[in-house]
Amino acid sequence: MKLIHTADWHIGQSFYNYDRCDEAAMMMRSIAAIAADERPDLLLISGDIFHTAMPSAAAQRTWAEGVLAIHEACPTMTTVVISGNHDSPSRLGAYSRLWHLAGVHIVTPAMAGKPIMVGDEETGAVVVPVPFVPSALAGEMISRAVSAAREISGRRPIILMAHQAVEGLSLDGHHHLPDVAMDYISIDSAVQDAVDYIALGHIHKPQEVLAGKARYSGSPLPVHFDEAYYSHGVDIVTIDRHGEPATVRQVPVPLAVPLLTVPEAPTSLDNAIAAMNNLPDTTCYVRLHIDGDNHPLPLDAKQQALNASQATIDPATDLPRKRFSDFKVVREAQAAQASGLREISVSDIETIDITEVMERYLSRTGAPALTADEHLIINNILSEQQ
Ligand SMILES: [Mn+2]
Repeated sequence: MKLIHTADWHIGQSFYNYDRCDEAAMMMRSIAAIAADERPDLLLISGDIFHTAMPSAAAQRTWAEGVLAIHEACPTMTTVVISGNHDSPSRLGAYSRLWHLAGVHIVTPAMAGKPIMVGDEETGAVVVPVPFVPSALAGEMISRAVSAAREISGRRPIILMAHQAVEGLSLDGHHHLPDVAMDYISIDSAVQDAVDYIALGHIHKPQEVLAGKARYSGSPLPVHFDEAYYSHGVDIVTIDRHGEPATVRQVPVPLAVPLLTVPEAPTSLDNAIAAMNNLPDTTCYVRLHIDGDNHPLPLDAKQQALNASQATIDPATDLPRKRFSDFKVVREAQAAQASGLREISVSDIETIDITEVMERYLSRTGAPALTADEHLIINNILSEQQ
């Protein structure tokens, strides 16, 4: 049994107002070529198909044409898709019966839990697709789905799909909301013993968890500058038979438009713009690396950077080749101060003090911290409100 494991395609991402549908289409063409080469039995896409719950018509067309091309590259392959936290399950599942005709199973919470049998008892497998649900419900849903699969699996290997943060993973290289803790789930030992492989989505940096029983394939395209420094691709997984360990190798997916942070060391705005100008004349997204302690950004910094970017317009596309996107402002002095802030969860945001919310926002955006006078003014306003 051979499968391609991938996740977190985030089709339809608008990246600093640049549409990334062409990049998504190229990524899917690469996966079609990999499928034609590898001739796998299965393609598993473990959630976050779209970047937003309301993908544009262009994003939906990119997805439909890409998946169809992948199917045509290896028509005998079965594709299983689960919805992720970025997807609208009802929107993703709207045409699921039509997709079934092309060998594509789209599984959303409304139809979760049903195992999918692929192939025969000797060479096939049972796929257990568990789409994203809030972490409090996920453990129970996984346990029930896996025991349903065990009743019918016979000698077939059992492959679980989930879109969750599993305990023991590393968040290094995954861009997520700063200061907000992930909602982790634990996968109980009965499930770990019953399944042969867990194809995870949600975390964008490829890694194995649960001593290699489970893996995040990672996203085939980086969706943030902080995700650009490691290799992105898909996993080719081989499972000889039930009870034997899976072997995994990563096949890289080429990146059409790189995400660059320049220069390597933080500096002034002028130096950073010069570094952008000195990049080779190919299309790229650029984040300027600024030393905020010694070179605070002037008020028109964004306009200066955009002007330099606009000077690189490619007449063929009418878009800049060097696409200024953002600043990465390093403020070590301030970071030392902010490191005292505890980690909070989403629900904590409703209960914490409003000045703490402001402090977190300021430290996140690289703005100067509140002065004692400003604290006083805010406290006066708040006490007048109460
Ligand atoms: Mn994702």
